[in-house]
Amino acid sequence: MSNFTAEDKAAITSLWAKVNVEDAGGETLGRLLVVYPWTQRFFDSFGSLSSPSAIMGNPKVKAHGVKVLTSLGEAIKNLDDLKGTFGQLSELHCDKLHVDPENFRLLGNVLVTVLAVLHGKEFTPQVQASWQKLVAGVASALGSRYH
Ligand code: HEG
Repeated sequence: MSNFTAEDKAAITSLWAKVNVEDAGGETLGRLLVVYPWTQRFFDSFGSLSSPSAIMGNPKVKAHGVKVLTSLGEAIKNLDDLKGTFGQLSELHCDKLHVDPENFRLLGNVLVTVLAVLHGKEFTPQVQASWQKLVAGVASALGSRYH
């Protein structure tokens, strides 16, 4: 599990304070579904995902993206215990949702891309490196109770 330095924590929390969870959440889940279309299979109750514009305009996609990023925000308050923070969610994604944990890595990479696009200049190499560490740690924690 990653160890976050004081610089990582500062870089993660200072960018997070500026993130609009509505915008970034919808963009991230939407792009995941567009770029990796096999991830759509988990969301068959979400209505039309038949084209990129249908996906990006789908209110259920946006709402779920917000849910995911809100949960990530909780993790940012508990950087030293991502495994504990995501233990129950890991079990849920494994036992009930049957989400292949590789998808957590894909989502993390899409999130980093979206933040780079939305935050431009503030997304310095230091910020990027710390966020890469965060999304890797989150993916690992969400996968930690798979069996
Ligand atoms: Mg998951 C539900 C968090 C990635 C598929 N996800 C949820 C919920 C949370 C969450 C908080 C609601 C749990 C509840 O109802 O108690 N998800 C979460 C995080 C991340 C993630 C923090 C990664 C950072 N999820 C993820 C990925 C997929 C996925 C990559 C599939 C590609 N999640 C998924 C599905 C549900 C949740 C299918 C149930 C959705 C529903 O039925 O409303």
